[in-house]
Amino acid sequence: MMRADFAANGSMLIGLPPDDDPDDGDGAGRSKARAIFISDLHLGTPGCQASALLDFIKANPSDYLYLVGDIVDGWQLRRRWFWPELHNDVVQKLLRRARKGCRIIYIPGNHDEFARRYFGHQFGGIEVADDAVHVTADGKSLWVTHGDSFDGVIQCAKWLAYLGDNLYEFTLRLNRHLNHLRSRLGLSYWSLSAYLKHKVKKAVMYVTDFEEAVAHEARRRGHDGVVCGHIHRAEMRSINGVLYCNDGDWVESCTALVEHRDGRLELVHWIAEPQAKPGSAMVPAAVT
Ligand SMILES: [Mn+2]
Repeated sequence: MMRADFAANGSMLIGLPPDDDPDDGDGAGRSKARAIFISDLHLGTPGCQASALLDFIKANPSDYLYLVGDIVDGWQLRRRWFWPELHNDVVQKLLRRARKGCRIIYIPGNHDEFARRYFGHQFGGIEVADDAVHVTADGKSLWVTHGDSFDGVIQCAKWLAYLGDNLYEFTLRLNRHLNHLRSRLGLSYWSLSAYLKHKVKKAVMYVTDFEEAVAHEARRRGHDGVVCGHIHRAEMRSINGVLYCNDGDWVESCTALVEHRDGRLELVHWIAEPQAKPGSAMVPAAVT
């Protein structure tokens, strides 16, 4: 099979079958991100902003693409089947990316825990893993995890920090087993996050505790930072010397974490603009 080569003028493909999808961002001259992290797409639900997501993926090719959990919403699909064409397009696009050489790592979350049976396997070039370690171009080690394993430990995270790591790890495991059991009993995942959405005052506290718990675990594992999702709240900041990155979601905020070629990390908020020039629709998600 012939490799894709660009002519000197950078525009013509030679010896390849016609490209049915020229707008997939593989064109020469475009600055390509090194890695992209997205999570909480919730494909299979009406809430998924599939159109914006598809635009974002098309416009932003990368060497690595991390799908950080809750990609397909298995719980919602079990309750009611919802799978429009556009959701198919997203899946097709991802498979096509993988075929073209983008390394795609899929880390299932709690809503797509059905995929957790397939750790170590790959589907059409998309690798499934429990978690991952991404090393940035400038040498930062980032632990990549969805984040639902922290639901059970949030409220006592501060105590657990004192009580030691063994107990902490035990509680993490307990949360996972508990929810695995619930799922076998046909009960939905018990999410502290969802529960607290009804209790707004506590929700603010929950977010902070979640962020601290995840950062704590990343440091315990010896990483410089962590990339997670789960709470649908994009954020990038340093917590006790650990870089905490949450890539947000594609239900409400349409956010992603991007690693540029020099290793610089940026949280982007995708705003669909029909007239936008390549790359111009990326704006920083949080102006702080
Ligand atoms: Mn989740």
